[in-house]
Amino acid sequence: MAAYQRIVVLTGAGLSAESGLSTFRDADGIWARYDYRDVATPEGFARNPELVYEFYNRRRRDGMKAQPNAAHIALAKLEREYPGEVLIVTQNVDTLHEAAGSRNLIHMHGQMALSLCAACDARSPWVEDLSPDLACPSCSTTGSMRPDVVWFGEIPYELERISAALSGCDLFLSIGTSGNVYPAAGFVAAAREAGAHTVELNLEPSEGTSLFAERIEGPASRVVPAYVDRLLAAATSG
Ligand code: BV8
Repeated sequence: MAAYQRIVVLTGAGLSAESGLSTFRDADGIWARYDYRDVATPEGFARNPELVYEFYNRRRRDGMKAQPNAAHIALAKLEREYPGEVLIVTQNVDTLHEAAGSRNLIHMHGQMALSLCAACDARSPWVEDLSPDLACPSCSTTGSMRPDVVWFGEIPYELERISAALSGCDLFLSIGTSGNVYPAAGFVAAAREAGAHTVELNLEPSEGTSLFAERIEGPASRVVPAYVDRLLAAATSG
């Protein structure tokens, strides 16, 4: 295994599945229970804010109770011990990467642990339930806050920084994502373009599996620690 200089890791809901958090597109997933148009679009929020508050309040409560699993912990160890740069770009809106110790991290679809105020644009740490009668901590406007997450039709965060990282990386790992949602699903093509080695670590082949140079199938809590150990061994064996 080569020693890589700059590693970009894309993570999705499958990484948090073994921490007890539902994925979206598995048979028992979130989209089997909710229509994404009602709970993950600005139009849905405008139509029925109470439903959207409850959707995220339930997931935020579950997220607060969840613990990082061996895969989150292995990725934090990789960032700490690997001699090269390690950047995690997560589609997940939970805080399990932070809880495992990851620091070089981009939440491209935002975070449930932050509220966003439509009146003053302030983002505030938010761990309780959100509701229409709560006031923004910055401007005191009531009823103006939403979860700071990126909905369908909204532009994901930090795309410039992500694009720069992809064009400079020599290893791209995609973990626990079905490759259905863009622009994230297009990152593997950008990494290949940059000449990076591309590896998919997933429970089953994703939509974009044919785009990856290497595929490792299995639950993240098993395959991610094993892969991280191989990377660290190769880097220290010189
Ligand atoms: C944008 C909110 C413009 C936060 C989410 C037609 C064609 C192509 C694209 C489009 C189109 N029409 C519209 C679009 C664009 C659209 C899109 O891609 N739609 C798709 C569905 C067709 N995208 C957007 O609207 C994005 N914005 O495009 O803006 C733009 C863009 C760039 C520049 C300028 C303008 C916004 C997308 C963000 C939407 N927000 N959620 C939240 O509530 O969480 S999407 C939602 O899906 C989550 O964010 C989630 O992270 C994301 C991806 O899902 P996954 O993480 O992959 O989860 P999934 O369940 O699908 O898969 C889990 C995988 O894990 C599976 O493969 C499973 O096998 C595996 N797994 C399960 N258990 C394990 C496991 N693996 C390992 N171990 C296990 N134990």
